[in-house]
Amino acid sequence: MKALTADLAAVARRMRGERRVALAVHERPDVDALGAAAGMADLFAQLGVEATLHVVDEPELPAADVVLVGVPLATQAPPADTPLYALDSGSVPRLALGLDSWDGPIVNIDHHHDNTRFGELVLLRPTASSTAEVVCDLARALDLTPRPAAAAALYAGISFDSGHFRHASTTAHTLSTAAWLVSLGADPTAIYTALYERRPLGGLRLWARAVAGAREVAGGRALVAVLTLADVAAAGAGEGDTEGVVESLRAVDGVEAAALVKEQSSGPRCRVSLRSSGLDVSAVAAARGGGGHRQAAGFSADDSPEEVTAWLSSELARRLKTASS
Ligand SMILES: [Mn+2]
Repeated sequence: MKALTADLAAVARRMRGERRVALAVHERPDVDALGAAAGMADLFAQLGVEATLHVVDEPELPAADVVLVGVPLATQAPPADTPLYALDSGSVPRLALGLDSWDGPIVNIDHHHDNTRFGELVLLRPTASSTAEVVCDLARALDLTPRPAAAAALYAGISFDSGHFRHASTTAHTLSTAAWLVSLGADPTAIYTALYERRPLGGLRLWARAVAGAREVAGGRALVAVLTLADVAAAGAGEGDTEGVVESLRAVDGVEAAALVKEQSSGPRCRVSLRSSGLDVSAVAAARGGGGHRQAAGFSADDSPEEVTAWLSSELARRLKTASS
């Protein structure tokens, strides 16, 4: 399929002409993906277009009580002839749908710099904090205002992907967009609590284990932590209770990159989260078939946690050495 670089007006025009669409997000959707989808669902509803968010094989949808209020949801793939609006997904295989051979019309709306530019219309804004921020720009291009539930979902998406307005991706436009959403009914305190203050005690104990065991790489310029299934069990935590671990490691004085290796009970044996304050960790992830942003990326591997940790340690040391020379 030939990808055309679309501007907001082209996507807005296409949206106005739709009758029925499917919305899709990346696998293991995060708050930005779901918030962006909720925003799109609301815009389509206001345009009189039937829009359903399709999510297949995803038992956990984070902060659903904030980001999916009133969003029509389906757990099977959409009919092949339905236009598909892909949100926050860097590639077709990353979609939480079995669409590897999808040949229908796709509108690709995203902010990942490594987006493969799939689909017929591509609205890619690598400088945007979040896909939710791009959806807000679309709303303005359509001369629409998100209704309160959608405003909350979009605000949550922006907050989540910008690290609550602290990552380098946070611009004046990000903040003015967030202010606009607050004026439309998003409640900053309630959303902050829902997103960041629901950590179970087991999660805090797991965080402590990861931090306690973190290994220094390249003289402390990188930190690599491992959480095995045994750690998860010992902490009385769930496998997904690792929020904030890699960010805490990255925030240590003098640390330029941090990695968390998580052993999993199903799927690929390990998942790795990478964060940096400058080093392009999406290149590290890409070397193992993953992807993401320069300062926040990830990949999966079937190797043991020890093997993945050893590879990461040497890879980060090598790249940090190159970066500083
Ligand atoms: Mn995103």
